[in-house]
Amino acid sequence: MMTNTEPISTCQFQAGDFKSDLKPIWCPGCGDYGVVTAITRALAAIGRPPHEVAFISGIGCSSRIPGYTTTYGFNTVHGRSLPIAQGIKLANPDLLVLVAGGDGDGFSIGGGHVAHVIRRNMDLTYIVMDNQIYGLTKGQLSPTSKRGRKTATSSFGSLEDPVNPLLYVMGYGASFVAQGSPADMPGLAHLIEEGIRFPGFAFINVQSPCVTYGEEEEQLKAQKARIQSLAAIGHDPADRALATERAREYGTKLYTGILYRNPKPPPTYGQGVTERQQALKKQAVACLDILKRFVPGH
Ligand SMILES: Cc1ncc(C[n+]2csc(CCOP(=O)(O)OP(=O)(O)O)c2C)c(N)n1
Ligand code: SF4
Ligand SMILES: [Mg+2]
Repeated sequence: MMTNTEPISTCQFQAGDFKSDLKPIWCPGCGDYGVVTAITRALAAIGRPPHEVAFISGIGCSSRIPGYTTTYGFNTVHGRSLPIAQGIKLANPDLLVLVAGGDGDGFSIGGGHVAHVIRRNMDLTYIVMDNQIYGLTKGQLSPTSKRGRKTATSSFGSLEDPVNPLLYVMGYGASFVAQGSPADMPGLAHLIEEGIRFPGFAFINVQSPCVTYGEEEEQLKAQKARIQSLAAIGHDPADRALATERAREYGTKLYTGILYRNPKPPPTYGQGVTERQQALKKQAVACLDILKRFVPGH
C-alpha cells in the first residue's frame, strides 16, 4: 500500500495544475476562495498528479470546492462526505483522499460520523470551512454559531452554546488537529500539506469567513488582528494536555497552526485491513496445501 506522499508518476506540479476551468460561484470575498488556493498549493507541494487524488465533499457553499480542482471529485450528500470518503479510501487505498465541507455539514447533520473516522484513524485529510453559519441556505444558525447570534432562524439571538470542533475531535482522540485561516495563506497551505503527510486522520478547521451572512469580527481583516500563531508562542504539538487546554479556547482565541500531532499515532484502519488480508491469504494457501496432500486428485 502506498503512502499519501508517494506519487506513481514523477512529474513536478504547480498549484495551477490543480485548478479547474470552472469559475467559482462563491460571493466575491468569500473565505473559501483562499481555501481552494491553499489546497492547490499543498497538492503541488505533495507532488502527486491530479488523477491520484480524490476530493470528497458534502453539501454547502464550501462543499462546492472539489469542482474547482482538477482532482477526481464527488460533491455527495449533506453530512455524508466522511462515510463516502472512507469507502473510497478502503476500495482504492493508493488514492490520496481529501474531504471538505462546512461547519454545518461536518458538525450538525454529519456530526455522528466524526467519532468513527477518528477511532478508525482512517488515512484522510478533513478540511472544515468553519464560517459559523449555514451559507448555502441563506444564513441560518450553524452548530458553531455563538450564543446570542442573530440570524434568519434566531431573530432574538441564539439560545445555544456552540460546538467546539477542536475540542470535539481532541475528545475522540484525533491524532492530527490544526486550525488555519485564509488570512494566512502560506500558513494554511502548509497545514494542509502537513495534514496530507500525516499517516492517519488529519483534521484542519479553517476559519473561512462568510462575507454575506457572517459578522464583522469573523471577516479576514478582523481575523488578521486576532490570529495567534501557535508556533510563535512556542506551543508543543506533541503535548496532548496543553493542546486540549488550547482547544478549549476556541471562540475566544484564534490559534493557528498544529494544535496536536500524536508522536505515536495508532495504525490506520487501512493498515489493519491489509494485514488481515495477508493473514487470510496465508491461511487459504495453507488450507490448499493440506487439501493437496490428503485429497486425491488435488
Ligand atoms: C439532508 C439535507 N438536509 C438539509 C439540506 C439543506 N442544506 C444544504 S447545505 C446546508 C447547510 C450548509 O451549511 P454548511 O455545511 O456550514 O456549509 P456552508 O454553506 O456554510 O459552506 C443545509 C441545511 C440538504 N441539502 N440536505
Ligand atoms: S453565502 Fe457566504 S459562504 Fe456562501 S459563498 Fe457567499 S460568502 Fe461564501
Ligand atoms: Mg457553514
